[in-house]
Amino acid sequence: MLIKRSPNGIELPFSSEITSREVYESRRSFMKQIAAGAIGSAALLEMANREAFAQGVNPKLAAKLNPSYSALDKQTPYKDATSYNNYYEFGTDKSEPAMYANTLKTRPWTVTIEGEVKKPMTLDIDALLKLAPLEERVYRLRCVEGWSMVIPWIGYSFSEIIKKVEPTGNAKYVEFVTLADKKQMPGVGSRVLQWPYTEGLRIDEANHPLALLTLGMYGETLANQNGAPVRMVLPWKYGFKSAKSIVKIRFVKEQPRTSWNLSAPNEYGFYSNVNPEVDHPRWSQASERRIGEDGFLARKRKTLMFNGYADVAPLYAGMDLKKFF
Ligand SMILES: Nc1nc2c(c(=O)[nH]1)N[C@H]1C(S)=C(S)[C@@H](COP(=O)(O)O)O[C@H]1N2
Ligand SMILES: [Mo]
Repeated sequence: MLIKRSPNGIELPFSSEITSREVYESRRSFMKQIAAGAIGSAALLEMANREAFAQGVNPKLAAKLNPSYSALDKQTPYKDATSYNNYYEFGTDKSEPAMYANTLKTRPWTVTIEGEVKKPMTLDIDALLKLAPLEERVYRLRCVEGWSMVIPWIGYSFSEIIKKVEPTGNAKYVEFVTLADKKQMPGVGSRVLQWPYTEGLRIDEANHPLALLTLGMYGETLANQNGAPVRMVLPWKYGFKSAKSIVKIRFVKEQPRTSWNLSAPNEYGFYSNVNPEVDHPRWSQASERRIGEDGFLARKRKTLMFNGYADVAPLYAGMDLKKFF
């Protein structure tokens, strides 16, 4: 991925490391000035929108905690989880999704499920919300860039969808497709990735109970910058496998092409399981920084095999995970 520093080369601290709201606001307005070259009314409007999102204007979403699938790690502050994002449809900078994703219209929204299934269907968000009991699951999510977060997601196992659509014997993989609408997503005009953003799993991976179809976070519906209204969260894989704002799910015979694998096949494999022993060609994957908790000067914490989710190991029995990275 593109790893970026601030324009003056200094790594800026996370909001939760600063107590004064005034300092936080002035830093953001400063960053915005840099980005725009000057402060104009459009910039001020964007700042106000971003602040509305940061304060949580998303509707509440009730869910029962599933303790057997929840990490005990300290949770990432909401403000960090919603202001430090990768969502290239809204720009490649970590702060851009929070600035621009307010233009995403998340209702009405439908997800079409098709391909090798006996019961293809198109479900709207209300149908998805009712398809199975909503659970809260606190998952670690580890980005391939070397940072991680701990987020209380809300959703249910993707296996509930699989049960409902009844895959045929030909369904060996599942492909997830994100919306790609230039009118709503300023980044879709850029050539940084092939659009729409697509990801994929082997069907047995998709059927693993940890694979979460996600509709909410922190007791609310998803923030737009985190992939509203529906996304995947696959905690044992690098973050980019967890596609946001999904509009299509296809059950297919062949391993699907995926956006990051197409852009750099030697760097981003189809499996992309978190693995501290397989380095990225340009950096080590042995350690990580916890956003909002580990400052830039703190010692990094060790990255765990499968991000600590050892339950998934049988899915890869007998596979050379250096070859199938
Ligand atoms: N459609 C889409 N999905 C995406 C991305 C993206 O750019 N576009 N970025 C991925 C990456 S690299 C990461 S680390 C996670 C970040 O999720 P978060 O912002 O909720 O922490 O989303 C993933 N899903
Ligand atoms: Mo990522």
